[in-house]
Amino acid sequence: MKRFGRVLRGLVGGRPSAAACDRVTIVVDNGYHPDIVRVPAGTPLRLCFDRRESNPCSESVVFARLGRSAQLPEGRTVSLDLPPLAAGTYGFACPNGLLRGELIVSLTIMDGREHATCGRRRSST
Ligand SMILES: [Cu+2]
Repeated sequence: MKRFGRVLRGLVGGRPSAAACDRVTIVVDNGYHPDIVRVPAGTPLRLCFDRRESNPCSESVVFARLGRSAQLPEGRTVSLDLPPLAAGTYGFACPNGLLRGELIVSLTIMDGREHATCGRRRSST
């Protein structure tokens, strides 16, 4: 289980722009990994939170702008389904705001690389 976790984390962490699909796994362990999640606009999303720590801080995650939240039991993966979203940035955080992440919804994402629509570009491939 631990080994698998490391592999999974490696996959998630190694490609910060791998979110160019409708399903994203976010590992919760001393923060959100990845904490910047890039997804295309207009696509239903499933965010899978995989909480691997007992820190009470991360017992739930809140998407304030979306009015959504989810309980995150330790050692389990909880999925949060979101409707197609308009382009923009949607923050998520633990209830007291110590752990933070951003869901960045862009009009155009190809192979994980944003185009001019979102105003942010990655130099790495
Ligand atoms: Cu907290």
